[in-house]
Amino acid sequence: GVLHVKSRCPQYPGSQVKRCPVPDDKVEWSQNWPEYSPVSHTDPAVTKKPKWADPEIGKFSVKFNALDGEVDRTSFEGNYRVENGKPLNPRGRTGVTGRGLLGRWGPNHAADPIVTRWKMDKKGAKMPHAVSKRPILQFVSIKRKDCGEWAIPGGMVDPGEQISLTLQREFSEEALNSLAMSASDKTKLHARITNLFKSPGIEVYKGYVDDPRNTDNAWMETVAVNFHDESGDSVSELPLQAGDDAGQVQWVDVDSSFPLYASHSSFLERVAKERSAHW
Ligand code: RP5
Ligand code: MG
Ligand code: MG
Repeated sequence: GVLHVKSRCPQYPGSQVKRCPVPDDKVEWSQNWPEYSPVSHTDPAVTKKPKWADPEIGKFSVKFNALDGEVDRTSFEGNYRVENGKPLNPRGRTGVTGRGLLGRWGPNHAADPIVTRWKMDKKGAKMPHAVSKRPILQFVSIKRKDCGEWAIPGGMVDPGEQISLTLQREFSEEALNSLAMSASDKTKLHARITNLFKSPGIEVYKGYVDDPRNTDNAWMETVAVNFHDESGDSVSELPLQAGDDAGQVQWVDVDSSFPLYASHSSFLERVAKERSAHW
């Protein structure tokens, strides 16, 4: 894969911790670098033992590169190395050891729902881009509360959860604020969006995410799936409302110049290519 960049951001998110700078030619573990001195960091949110986080290494029995009870510790990148009991980031050095903000040692599995429609004019005709002449896709984007960056409304796969459920649940929580709904409203919402999420989506990516929270011992992986509404009629009626870790939500044009969180832009590029849309 490509060299990770956001996984080497100078300051670790949500902290004052400065990563040990890792030059491009020292990212891969195979490059000998005896002087490498990463800083150890695990956020208090993780050390205080919430249910979504693992204990410290040595304080629990863990099976890496395997399905460990309900927790999937396999990587889409193949088998990762485990050194002194700690898993090693398959994309190389990050300048930080420990888990930072991530709960799991090794892969932290997420799912990213990319809900799209065509950008239409008032007459309901697709709008070609002035330069590329290709029709423009729009996707439901959220502004993350943690960093203020626009992102796909994705989230972590709960232990034992089917990815298809994570995709629909995270979209409902972050883009439709289902967490604030009554049980009966949640049921109505579910009925409204279930067709879209049951439709054959296009899986555009499966693997490592270049996420700023990554460390040498913990990293994000995701499955990104595109659910597209060709007429746009049903998704355009959805009452978008930010919830959970989202501060804002809106339809955003799919375009290479729009900056997005982590490696989300590369997922959207694949959506645009698959659907012959502007990028
Ligand atoms: C990214 O973090 C994934 O692509 C996904 O969008 C997100 C999951 O983390 P949270 O939104 O739960 O923080 O790496
Ligand atoms: Mg979430
Ligand atoms: Mg999220």
